[in-house]
Amino acid sequence: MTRSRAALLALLTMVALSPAATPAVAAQADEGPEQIVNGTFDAGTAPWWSTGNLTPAVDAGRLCADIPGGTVNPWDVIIGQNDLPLVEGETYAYRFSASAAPAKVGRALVQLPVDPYTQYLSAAPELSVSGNDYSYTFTAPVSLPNAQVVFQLGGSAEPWRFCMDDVSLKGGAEPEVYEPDTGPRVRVNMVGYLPAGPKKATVVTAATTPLSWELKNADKRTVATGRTTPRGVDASSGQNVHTLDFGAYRKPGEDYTLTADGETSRPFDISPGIYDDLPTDALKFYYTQRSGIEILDTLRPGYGRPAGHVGVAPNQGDLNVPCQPGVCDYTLNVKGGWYDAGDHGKYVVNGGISVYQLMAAYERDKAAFRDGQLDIPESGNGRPDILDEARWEQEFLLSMQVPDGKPLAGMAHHKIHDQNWTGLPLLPHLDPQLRELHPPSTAATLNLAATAAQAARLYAPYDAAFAARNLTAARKAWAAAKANPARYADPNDGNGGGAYNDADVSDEFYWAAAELFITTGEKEFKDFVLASPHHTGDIWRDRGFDWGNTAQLGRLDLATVPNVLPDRARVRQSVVDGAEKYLAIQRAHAYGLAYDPPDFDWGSNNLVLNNLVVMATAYDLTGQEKYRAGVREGMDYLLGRNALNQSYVTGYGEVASKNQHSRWYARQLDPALPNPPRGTLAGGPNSSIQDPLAQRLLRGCKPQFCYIDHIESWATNELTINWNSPLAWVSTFLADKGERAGCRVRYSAHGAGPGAFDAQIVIENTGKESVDGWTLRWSFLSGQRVRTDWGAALSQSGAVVTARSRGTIKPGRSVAFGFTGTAAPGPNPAPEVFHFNGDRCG
Ligand code: 9MR
Repeated sequence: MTRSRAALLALLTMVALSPAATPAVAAQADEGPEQIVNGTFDAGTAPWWSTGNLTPAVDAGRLCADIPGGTVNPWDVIIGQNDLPLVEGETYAYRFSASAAPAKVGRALVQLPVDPYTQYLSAAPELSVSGNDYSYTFTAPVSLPNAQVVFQLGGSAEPWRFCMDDVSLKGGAEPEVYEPDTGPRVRVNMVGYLPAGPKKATVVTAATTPLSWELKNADKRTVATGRTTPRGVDASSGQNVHTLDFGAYRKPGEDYTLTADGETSRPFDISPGIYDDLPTDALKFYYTQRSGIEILDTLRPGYGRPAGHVGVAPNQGDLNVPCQPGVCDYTLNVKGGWYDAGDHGKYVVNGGISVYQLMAAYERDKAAFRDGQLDIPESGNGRPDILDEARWEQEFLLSMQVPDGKPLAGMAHHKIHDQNWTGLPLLPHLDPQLRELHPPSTAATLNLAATAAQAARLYAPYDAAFAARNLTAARKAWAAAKANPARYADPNDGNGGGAYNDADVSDEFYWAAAELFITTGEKEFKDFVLASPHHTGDIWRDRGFDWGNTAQLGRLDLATVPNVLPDRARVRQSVVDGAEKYLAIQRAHAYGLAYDPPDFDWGSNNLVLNNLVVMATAYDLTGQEKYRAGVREGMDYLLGRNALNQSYVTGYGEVASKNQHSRWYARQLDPALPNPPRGTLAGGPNSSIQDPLAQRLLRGCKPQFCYIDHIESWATNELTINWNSPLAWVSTFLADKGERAGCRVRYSAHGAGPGAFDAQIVIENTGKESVDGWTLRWSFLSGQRVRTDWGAALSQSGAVVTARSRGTIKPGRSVAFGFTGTAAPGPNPAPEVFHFNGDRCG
């Protein structure tokens, strides 16, 4: 169903006219082009829409629906398709097959989509149980870009079942063929390249032998030349392409261009600072996605708006949200959180991976994030803004937990959203729909367990009570999931919000156990982790990880966050193995993509990024340059080195996505509204093109071409909290200018009476130069604190400790220092990551 229009149409009263057309066959019209999209239901139910009182689904290759009884008018129940072009004076052949059980008379119309719903064809097919084929012709009296075909099926006192197939409207003009403007055939990262990083481009050309290329600076002076490498036909784009490598050129500058095969690329920079702003922009996205709070124009000029869903009319929530009928007998206050995407829904599964990934970016290097970074209301509170932002969502996730004393206590409701899909644009505070809690699910419960366990350690230095609240919730959720291991979200529960269904939660169990183990060190979680098939299996899917594939989150954290798992070395090696797999995919790909399935998934850009997360983690674990180079090259695709020659991040690159599907960044529909903020990732090419706009314009697209920067293309061009989260993670990695330092650290600690520990640190200068004055930085797992120090001056901010000394360490020599610390609940593992004068040891 079209999410933007169906609900609205359901409310409109149809104007009934008398049937006009005569059934006949016009061979001429039959020769014409097919106007109906997916009339055979081979591609699911989209772009067919229906009124909210039925749930059409594909059944044995046909579209079927249980039609409710007790409706009065034919138009009380509708299935239809929009945006069919009609040409005045052309004759059309309209055909379909249909059945009814019990037999019924339906209404088949081709009409104007708005009042007065002028009918160009109106038929009353007599539908039988065994089914019949129907065919009609009519001549269009007007030209119209957006006629609709509808089946009006209401007016029956009794319920009945309707099925249809092979719906066809032939005639008129050939459907519009959309030709994207792909600009010059030399494809580069339009933002730029890091001086020391790989620098590759892709040339679309008919040539099959090497071409010469020239790199020119802003003065149009040639500064480097070379020959391309023919790569044959790239399956993801259908293009014959060459790659070119100008990595040997490292001189920083602006507005370079590459010329090959008579084409000159769009300009790009070579600069160490190209990624400096991206982490902050990618993270700032979350404030303007917030529900339950006014967005201040002073903090986000042009983006201010009233608080959404705080119980002010016409909003109906989210302070007292009831369940769907029959699901529960209580209401919950689930105010706050982030809106998932372009809709106003809030989903625990998707919120889970999003908040996880923000916290994981922070946990990777806690010193990389500061208070005041994101210009949010909490800036200046002495805590890193990224934690304040993540907490906004985490508080919401906690609020979705079923209260004590209620059935399924401890589980988390799967989601909360509008009863019906709303149209675009619609600012959050103007949404009039009833909000409902949907049944608890095991997947949501485990998302809560995992993120709450993670929050318990990360917030401990700042807010011990919040940390403890999270740990309690995580334990409860874990126990509830164990007791209800197979409560799956209903795949058909997709009206008014996404279904986010997942019938295999063994990976969520593994992820939650991993987080609980890291935070508590307890045997139950350790045993679960070690026994899980995800612990040793090859979890590095070609398609990447995402909200429905979360074992990778657990594996990555077990590899990088200090813990005492017995097979830790194997776990770390497995991440490196995963990175090798993605590197191999990337090397074989002429666009440098570390993602290459035969068809691209919904939100492919986030899967591309998540594969880069694995490579980046391998770099963190090994320090091997090839993994970092892979991440850097992988980012080129998102910023312009692709078949469409565009950047998928708003505000980055000369031609970039800016019309992502959203009810409030809906400038394409209403010039008074803004475009999405700078740093917003578009979902990206999606071979299944489920939305009608994409189906109309991108039919038969090769994977990389299954994308259109149009607000109505919700299947290729939405924005979401779980797509910006890998963007934030990867861009933080890319912006990290730290190199490997010549140092080795030995850290040993032991208990020193109740609640205290003594630690000794020996730092060895393994480099070739003498170090005169130094700092050594590390982070504690959670709430540990330095009390007294010796041998160096220690200071602490949150979990981050910095030791300073004016002393000298000669090459090959070591110095020792230490401290007494205050312990915190849970394990106190030795830190594993040390930064020596700003660079990472190892
Ligand atoms: O991102 C989701 C994608 O993986 C699914 O295939 C798709 C269909 O179920 O749904 C996507 O999620 C959408 C969600 O259902 C509703 N909010 C917007 C999300 C992004 O398009």
